[in-house]
Amino acid sequence: MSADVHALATTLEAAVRDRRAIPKLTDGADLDIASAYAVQREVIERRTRSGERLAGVKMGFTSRAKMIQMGVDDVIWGLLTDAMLAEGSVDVSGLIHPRIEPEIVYLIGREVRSVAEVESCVAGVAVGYEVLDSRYEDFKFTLPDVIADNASAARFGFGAWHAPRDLSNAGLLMEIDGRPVQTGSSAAILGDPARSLRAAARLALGAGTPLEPGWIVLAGAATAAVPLPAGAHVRITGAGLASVEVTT
Ligand code: OOG
Ligand code: MG
Repeated sequence: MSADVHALATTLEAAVRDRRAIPKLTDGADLDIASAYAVQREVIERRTRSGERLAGVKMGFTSRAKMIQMGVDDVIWGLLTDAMLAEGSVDVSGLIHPRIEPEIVYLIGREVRSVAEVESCVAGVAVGYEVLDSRYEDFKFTLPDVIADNASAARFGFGAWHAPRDLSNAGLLMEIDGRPVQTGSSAAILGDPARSLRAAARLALGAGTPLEPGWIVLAGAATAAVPLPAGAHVRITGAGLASVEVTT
């Protein structure tokens, strides 16, 4: 690993603090996938050391719609903390250039000790949203850049929990101020978001941070993300999962 993990983590932290987009790290550093995850971990550890608590895992680029939008071609993951949880409103003035996307959300009910048991550990499913805020200029990055940047994670939220069920083909609709802006199906998420859930369990176990009771798993957006302006009212609806709303 040749990258200076601490220095790169500090650069990303400064972008968040100053609400200013930075050139992508790979412009100036030799960053491979492993060192990119080390940078991600360092940023998250600094946040947990300053009092935030881990709240779950987010999967990224689990649909072709997202891979095409962002020009990358591999599944990635990041970590969620309680400070990212938005309950019904997001103050976008604290963000650089936020975007919002619909998510399928799993609630973990007990510790996941193996990938095989993860589905039996799910306590609930919901429709939700993720607010992304790449710390990079113009939301442009390579795979190591976006991994280091915790998969662009900024905020997330979810609607009411429903009993676990087959989500292999649930319709999804995202509306802003009453206008439909994205439609899709959960089938776009690796064919079935349950696959993304299993990948989350595998990655979390492999990293020594198994999915814990109360944690959230965001399976990844089935559609492209859209810019999230101030003064917006966003509603995400999932077939059989009702709706969740968020205002900015
Ligand atoms: C990276 C985050 C991808 C998803 O659901 O696919 C992601 C980005 O698009 O900036 O969260
Ligand atoms: Mg997402």
